[in-house]
Amino acid sequence: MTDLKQVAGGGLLDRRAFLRSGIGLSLAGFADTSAAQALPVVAPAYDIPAWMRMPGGADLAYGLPAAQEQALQRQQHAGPPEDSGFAVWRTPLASQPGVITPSGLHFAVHHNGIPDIDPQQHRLMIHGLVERPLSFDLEQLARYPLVSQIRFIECSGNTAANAASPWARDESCQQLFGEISGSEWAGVPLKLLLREAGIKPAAKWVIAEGADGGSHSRSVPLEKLLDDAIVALYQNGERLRPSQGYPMRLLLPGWEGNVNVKWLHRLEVCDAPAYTKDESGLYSEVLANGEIERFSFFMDVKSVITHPSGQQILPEALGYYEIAGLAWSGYGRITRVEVSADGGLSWADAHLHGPVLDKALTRFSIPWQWDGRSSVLLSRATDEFGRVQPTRAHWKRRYADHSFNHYNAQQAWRVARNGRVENVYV
Ligand SMILES: Nc1nc2c(c(=O)[nH]1)N[C@H]1C(S)=C(S)[C@@H](COP(=O)(O)O)O[C@H]1N2
Ligand SMILES: [Mo]
Repeated sequence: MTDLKQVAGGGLLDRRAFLRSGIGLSLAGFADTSAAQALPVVAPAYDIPAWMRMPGGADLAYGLPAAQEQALQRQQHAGPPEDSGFAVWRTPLASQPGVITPSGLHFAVHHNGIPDIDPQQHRLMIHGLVERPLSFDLEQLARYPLVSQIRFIECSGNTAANAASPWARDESCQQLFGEISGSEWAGVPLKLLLREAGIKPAAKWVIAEGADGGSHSRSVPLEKLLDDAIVALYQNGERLRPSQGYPMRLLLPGWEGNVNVKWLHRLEVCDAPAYTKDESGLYSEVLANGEIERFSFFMDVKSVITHPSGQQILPEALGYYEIAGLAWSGYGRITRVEVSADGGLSWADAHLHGPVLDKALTRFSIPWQWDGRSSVLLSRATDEFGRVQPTRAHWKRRYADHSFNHYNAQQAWRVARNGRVENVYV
């Protein structure tokens, strides 16, 4: 019937099968599963649509998505009252085909609302254990050599529901995984600014403070700031959005969202951490042995299949589908993503789509011939340091039962016989 090689159970095909077969989605034996419609040999009478018969409309000074696409939006997490200042907006990850999230769809976590900052008055100060305390306005900062980096930011609370809920909640990819986004960030390397200020020998930590009402602040090891940290001024080619920290934010590649202080206005160089409210409370983790883990900076290796994913419906059984998703690691590059279509019994390597970048979202895919039976899909990412995503049971053994931050276990989606996809635990 078909020479398409099965590479694992449940109908996973060789990741190059689609390209090699050269016959589109109409795989041998599944001719009626093509996504395209065949053109009849004799061209039919064809109504020329209205938009081809007249000049088009005017453009805008600042472009917007097509009106028909404006239903694609961030989703606000229900719960905290509107006026509490605390808000979580989740990105529609399942609709994102590449490694960049459109700026208007970037997820957001605000603890104190969005401050309405006058960029002319805003200053970044560097003081504490330095030879020369310094202050920069936006214009002065923009004169330093800018660097650009494609990076993800992930809230340590991303996918918390699967950590804390004893049963798998029937939620979408956006609800469960929407606290991660990818952007091209451009800004000034912090090492330039810190060197200019002159770091004193006793310096080991830096307290970064935001200009929002609650003075969001986190202590960060000086080492990271001298490594790949930047003060980001641009996001995907334009000034930062207010939601992302306009006019400037700290970007600490690969580290938990919370330390990427938005609306950054103060860096105090110290010899010890400050144990601020933001690092001693919500962003400390309780381990299974009762100990508290503070300063859990790295976001560990993680992946999710975005298609098929929670609450989507596959149109037909006995079909060809592309299983596709995103993988990332706060330690470095993704080197491998394996996919299972039989609940973890067997695995096959997915294709990694380039560019595979350091601490950035990486896209993967693998062809799948669904046989119409209830199937459980999983993905398991590995990074360049050999870190592999744990199973949920493995993850739960490390943390206290009520802990929910830094959840990076393998995600399972069940495709039911009627094509509906649901979040499950395996
Ligand atoms: N000043 C300030 N910085 C902040 C926050 C905040 O509330 N105030 N939220 C933090 C949290 S919890 C996360 S996950 C990231 C989210 O960045 P984003 O909103 O740009 O996605 O910003 C962090 N930086
Ligand atoms: Mo966060």
